[in-house]
Order: sequence, then structure tokens, then C-alpha cells
Amino acid sequence: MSALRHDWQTSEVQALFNLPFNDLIFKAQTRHRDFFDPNEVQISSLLSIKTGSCAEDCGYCPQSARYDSGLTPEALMPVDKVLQAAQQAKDQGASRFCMGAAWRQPKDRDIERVVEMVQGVKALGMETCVTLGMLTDTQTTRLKAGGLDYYNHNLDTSEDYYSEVITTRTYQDRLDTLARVRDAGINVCCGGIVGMGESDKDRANLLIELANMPKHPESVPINMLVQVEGTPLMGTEPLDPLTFIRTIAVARIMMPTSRVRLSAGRNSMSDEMQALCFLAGANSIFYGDKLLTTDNPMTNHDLALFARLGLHAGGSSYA
Ligand code: SAM
Ligand code: DTB
Ligand code: SF4
Repeated sequence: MSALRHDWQTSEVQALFNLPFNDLIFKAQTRHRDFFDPNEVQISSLLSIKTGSCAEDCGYCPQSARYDSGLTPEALMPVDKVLQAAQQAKDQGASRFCMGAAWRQPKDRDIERVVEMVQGVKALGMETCVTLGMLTDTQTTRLKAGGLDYYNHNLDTSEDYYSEVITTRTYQDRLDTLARVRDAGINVCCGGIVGMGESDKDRANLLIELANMPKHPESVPINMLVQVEGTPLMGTEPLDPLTFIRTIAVARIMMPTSRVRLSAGRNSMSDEMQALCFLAGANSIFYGDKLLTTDNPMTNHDLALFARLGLHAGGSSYA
């Protein structure tokens, strides 16, 4: 079992992507079995705690105030409503509850309300994750002291392709927040989106950014772009599903102890495609009828899929 690596080069990662499909999947599944029960999938549920009216211009996102996606904006939710949703997610079998807010960056008083949510969700016996945009050192320290388990902040794509998708903040801004989260001792959930018109090299370089961090993110969400009417990326040429599966496999090989999450976009994937993603090393999903604002597969469909594949829910990402 070789050690974890943090020195990946573009050419070797592109070579992994270009392996014959069977060789790539075999390599990924073998690596997967070095560290994980191959039939166990961690399940996380999402809730949008503050929706829409976001100041950023992320070209994929229905929550940006700049695009007309038909979304009704909603202010920060009251804590008791959030805890009701968390209890429901727990009853349906989720082990982690992820709360997302459409902010460029939260205000310090917002953090206090989020800390109350985190404490309430932890008291239900669930792991907690929040995604709130860019953070200061004071805010990461406060969230850690409040008991937060994970912070989600995605790099989304390669540094080269980033400016094609987002202009209102830089790649370095994202890396800076991720370093603050890591330094505060919070587990990192960081991944990206594919199917935004990026190249093979961009997908390789996104995974290199993640794997060459001083410590691999404990959770790596791989999202397939959900195309939303009104957003600039609506109408993008859809990605070949096999390229998506290859992306999962390469992520698994490069970050063998991380939870690789089959994230947004499952609603447009067949059961057979999802089965191949699990074979390629995905071992986490977003579970529940909604992602943040868009639809996710119905829970009874997922439960039936787990039964057909002999998968069981469980595990955490503490590598
Ligand atoms: N505003 C905060 C931020 O951007 O960090 C937190 C919420 S934001 C909606 C969380 C992540 O959702 C984004 O970084 C992006 O990776 C993902 N996302 C948003 N819209 C998406 C879409 N249409 N398809 C796939 N992933 C999407
Ligand atoms: C992540 O990587 N994907 C989630 C979560 N982290 C916050 C969000 C997906 C959002 C998809 C579009 C929507 O539902 O608004
Ligand atoms: Fe705002 Fe986050 Fe959507 Fe970007 S991804 S527009 S920061 S909610």
C-alpha cells in the first residue's frame, strides 16, 4: 500500500484519465479496497438555509442575483426550522447534515446563528457541515469552537478555466479560505463541478489542486453541472457520462482515503451510471429529494438502488 501523494503532475494525471476504461476502473477499485469497505456509502443531506440574492456571478448557479432563474429568495432560516429538517434527514438515514447559504461571505452575526444551528444538529447525533462562502480567521475559529465538523468550499474547476465561470472572486480567494478552515482544525470538504465546458486538462488540474494540498480534503464532492434555465451555463454541451465516471476513478486513485462524493447531477444519471461511479470509488452521496434549490433523486429510489447493488449506508470521513 503506497503512501499518500501530494506531488501529482498534469501529464501523469492525464495518462490516468486516458487508460483503457477497464484498467482505470480496476486500479481505482483496488485502491478503494485498500482503505474502505467497498459496499459502504456515506450519506449526507443538504438544506439551503439562506437562498438566492447572492452577489457573486458563478455562471452555473441559480442563486446569483445577476441571473433570472425564477428562484424565490429566502432570508436566513430560523434555527427551529433547520432542526426540524435535520431531524427529518436523520430519520431518513442521513449521517451528515450540510447547510448551505448563498453568501459571498457571512457577517459575524450570521455566524452566531449558524453556530446555534450546528450545535442543535450535533445534539441530534449527526455530523455537521456548512458552506457559507469566504471566511475570516475569526469566523473559522468561531465555527470550530462551536463544534463544526466540516466546511464545504469548492474550487469548482482548474485555475485556468475558473475565470471563464466566475469573475467576482479569485481562485486564490478560495484557496485562502480553505487554508483558514484547515488551520482552524475543521475537516475540509472540497471538490468541483464537471460538465461546464472545461477540457480534459482542466479536469486533471482540478484534481491536482485538491490532491496536492498539504492534506487531502476529507470529503471530495464531484458535481455534474445541473443546467438551470437563466444561468449562463445553460445549454453547455453535456459531458460524456464515461468521462464523469473516469473523473471519479482518478479522484479515488489520487485521494484514496477521502470520501469521494457522487454529488449534484444524479437526477440525470441512470442507475447503471451511478453503479459504475460506485465501482470507480465514489462512496458518498447527497441524499434527500432536494439538493439546495434543484431536485435530487427521491429517497425511495435511492434506497431501492442501494438494495439492488447490495450497498449499505455508514461511515464517516475521518481518515
Ligand atoms: N455560496 C457558497 C459558495 O459558493 O461557496 C456556498 C453555496 S454554493 C451553492 C455551493 C456549491 O454548490 C458551489 O461551490 C458549486 O460547486 C455547487 N453548485 C452550485 N450550483 C450548481 C449547479 N448548478 N450544478 C452543480 N453544482 C452546483
Ligand atoms: C457541493 O459540492 N454540492 C452541493 C453542496 N456542495 C453544497 C450543492 C449542489 C447545488 C446544486 C444546485 C442547487 O441545487 O442549487
Ligand atoms: Fe453565490 Fe455560492 Fe451560487 Fe456562487 S455558488 S452564486 S457564491 S451561492
